Amino acid sequence: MTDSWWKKAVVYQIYPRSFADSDGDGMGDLRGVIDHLDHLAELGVDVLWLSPIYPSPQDDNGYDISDYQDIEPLFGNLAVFDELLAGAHARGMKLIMDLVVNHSSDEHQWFLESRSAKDHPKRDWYWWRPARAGMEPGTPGAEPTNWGSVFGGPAWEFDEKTGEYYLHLFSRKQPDLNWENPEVREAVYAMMRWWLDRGVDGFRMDVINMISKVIGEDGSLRDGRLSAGAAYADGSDSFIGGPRLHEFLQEMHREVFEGREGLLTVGEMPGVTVEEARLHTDPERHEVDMVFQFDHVWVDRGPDPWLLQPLQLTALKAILGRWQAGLADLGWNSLYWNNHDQPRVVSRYGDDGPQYRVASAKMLGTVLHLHRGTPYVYQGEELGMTNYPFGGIEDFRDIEALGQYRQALDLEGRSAEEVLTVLRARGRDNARTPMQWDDSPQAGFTTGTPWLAVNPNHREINAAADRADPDSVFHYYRKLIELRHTEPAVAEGDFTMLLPHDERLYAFTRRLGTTELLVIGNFSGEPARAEIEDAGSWSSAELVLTNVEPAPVDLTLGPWQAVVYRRAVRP
Ligand code: TEU
Repeated sequence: MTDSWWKKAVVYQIYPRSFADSDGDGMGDLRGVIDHLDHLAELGVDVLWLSPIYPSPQDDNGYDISDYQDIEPLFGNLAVFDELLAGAHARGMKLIMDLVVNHSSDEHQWFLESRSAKDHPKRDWYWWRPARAGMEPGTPGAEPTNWGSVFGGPAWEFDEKTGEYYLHLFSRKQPDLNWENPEVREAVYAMMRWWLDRGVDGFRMDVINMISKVIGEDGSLRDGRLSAGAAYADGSDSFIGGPRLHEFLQEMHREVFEGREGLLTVGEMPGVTVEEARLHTDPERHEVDMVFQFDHVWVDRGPDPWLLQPLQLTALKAILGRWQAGLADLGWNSLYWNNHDQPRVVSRYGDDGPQYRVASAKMLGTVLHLHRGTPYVYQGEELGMTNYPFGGIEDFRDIEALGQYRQALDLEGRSAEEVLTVLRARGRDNARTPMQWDDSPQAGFTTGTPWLAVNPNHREINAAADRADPDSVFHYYRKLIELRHTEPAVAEGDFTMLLPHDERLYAFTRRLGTTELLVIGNFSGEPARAEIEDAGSWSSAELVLTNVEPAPVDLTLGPWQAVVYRRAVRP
């Protein structure tokens, strides 16, 4: 497929549960999304990505799916979904679905059958294993491997009825599907074709680089490395980028995407390397259009998970620069600061205090959107929404925060305060507080009681205020998105990192034919001068965009200022 329309596109992620509630039950829904389509069209985004909206016990907010071919009743039904899809298409926006097939819910019919008996034909659709040799099944330490689950506790759940364990890399209500079994793969592909036939425009594929596991000759999985002080081992060597991953993705492409045009596929791949990403996104190999890598959102994470590390800008630039260079001639990058798993970027890498929130939110947007790749905007990012002022653990709802908290306190000797400090800054619920539409008591999100508290700062930070203010983050994001649509150098230009050792300024150029752009963002509250070659000539170049007036003199940027200059060069 040579049709790479998505190089010029911007994707907007909707977390439906927290976007807009149309019926007052405190939970966002599809009708709520329909009601706000004009907000998205006005922003100018090209594609909507919906986090999972399928029937689900909601153990992990819908990433635990109990029926892949229907809509969660809390969110609506297939008729409302079709209306949403038509509404998006009518406004020139595509819509992609979240595909969560590393695991299903334990309430999915497939798993109910699989767990019913050892000799059931679907037994092998999941990862069932006996207790560790010589151990009493069901006792501590008898799990088939020593792996921990991402959400705390072991990655194995003992099943009394059949006396075996099943694997769940995430919650115990998210059993891993066995992709070794061709029937599983065929069932998944048939389901994907069903959605494409319905009119959806592609998929964001949840932890898709975990579907292939390393299996021993005898069918066993192997222990992982246990680090000091940890209750469980990290088994990721056995399931990140496993031996059959490329084969499975190519088969999926053949079975699902071949012969269809205008689609977008993005694989979420925690721990993926640049070298692997080149293979995954090489168009000749027919795997996925782009991947979500994690290096740049793990940059402020040290060896100790419960110790906050401040951002080191040089490290962030080294990472993103490596990804830009690595996928320059082949493949394609996705670009994101935020999603439903990450804290709000203005609080994380910017300054969310009243003085610099707007400037730093715009600066971060500028730097990201001017990279080569497809930018993703997460709901509320276009308003500069911030982290939530969480107090104690009772304020959190996320299964990851709650599970990791229990494990750290009960099994790893951590103090509540030490863990809470990290959860407040990095916890996923920061991204999941309701979308702030207006300054009314529940921010216009719901007329009922929201499932997760609305951020009290919605009185100042909300869509109504932003839309009315021409200097808002919203209108600035509109310009960024428009610039990608109108300036080919933004989408297609080469990328060159400048000032790699500067701890305050993020600077780079983009070049296509006779057009060259210079982009600089000041990641500090101090003025800073960009000491680049050619500074004199750039100072007099056309200023395409800045987030703070007045324009810099002599490339000296004000606090959190960002600039985009353009000049003509010889080819
Ligand atoms: O997330 C995958 C993932 O790696 C997360 O564990 C993430 O790194 C971590 O939560 C950051 O704190 C995907 C989904 O995006 C996430 O919402 C799901 O919980 C998870 O898969 C399981 O489906």
